[in-house]
Amino acid sequence: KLRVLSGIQPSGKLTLGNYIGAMKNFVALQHEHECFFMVVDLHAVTVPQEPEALREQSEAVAALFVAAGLDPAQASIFMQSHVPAHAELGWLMTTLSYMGELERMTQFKDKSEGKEAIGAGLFVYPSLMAADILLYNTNLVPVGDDQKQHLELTRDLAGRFNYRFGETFVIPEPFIPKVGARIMSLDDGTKKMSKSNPNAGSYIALLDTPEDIRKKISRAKTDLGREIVFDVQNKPEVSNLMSIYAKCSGQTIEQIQAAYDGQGYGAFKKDLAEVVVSALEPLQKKYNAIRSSGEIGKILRDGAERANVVAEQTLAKVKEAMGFLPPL
Ligand code: AQP
Repeated sequence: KLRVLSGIQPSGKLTLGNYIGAMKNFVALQHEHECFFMVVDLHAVTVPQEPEALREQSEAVAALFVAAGLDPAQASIFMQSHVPAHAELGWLMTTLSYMGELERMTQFKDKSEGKEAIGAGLFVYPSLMAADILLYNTNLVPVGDDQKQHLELTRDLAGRFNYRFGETFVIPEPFIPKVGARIMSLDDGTKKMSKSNPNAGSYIALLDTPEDIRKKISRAKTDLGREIVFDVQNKPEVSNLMSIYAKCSGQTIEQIQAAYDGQGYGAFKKDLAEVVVSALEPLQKKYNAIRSSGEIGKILRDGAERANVVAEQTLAKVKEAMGFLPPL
């Protein structure tokens, strides 16, 4: 059995991008491996969050984990802030990180671009992410393509620590889907679909109503021409819609291309909307049931309890290796 860990930020409404790029793989991996999935609230506050919204979104993300198919009996589901070792190891990993390597992170560049006041937390985000992963001796990290660079840095930091202080950390591998690793924005096929995009028309939220989904897909930007062909270079927008179709219907890109041969964007988009609506319907039903059942509290308590046991052990090893004086 391998150890699997990943997290999602409660920084907005979860999107189809989060689901296809990450959560679908969380669900697929839970039966074979020992899994930890967390709501990374300490990461979310690297950009300003309203306290009330943060509380609501945190509970919503945890409920969406379960609604998407995670079984709390198989996988530990918890809040990052309920396991204090994350913040503590996060600091230690920050001390091992170089300014130059953090400055090269494209997420930092994107999120800080054009801003006057940039939080220092946004800069050291990848050091905290390294701590998240390394605390659990993680082998596999299911993520979307945008997190690949952060994972590379995690591997570098783990190697650097092991070299300086002795073999302590397992070096993790990314686990990225072949189709749908980077779902693009509906209004711009060159930008990633993102839950913090102020334009709600740019993403499909997992809890959007069927009417909203239909409206957003019918308004989605499409490339020139009218053929339904998968060609990321020349037809990024149509290719993106085809990836969404494939992941929500279980069909391959080739099957979709064949089915829509000779048809235009209108018919394709109409069908795509129905495919997305039916893929999300069971998830939304389950979400509503979980939120009203009040089970989330217990799921998060149990998850944090299991996570704390593993995380505290690793942290103790790290502190000993680095030369911290144990409590006398
Ligand atoms: N568009 C996407 N396509 C495929 N995968 C995606 N992920 C995010 N967007 C896409 C994957 O979802 C997981 C959780 O992401 P996150 O919450 O840690 O933050 P993020 O990567 O920065 O995603 P967002 O939605 O764009 O959030 P904001 O707007 O708050 O920054 C990750 O595995 C990510 O790869």
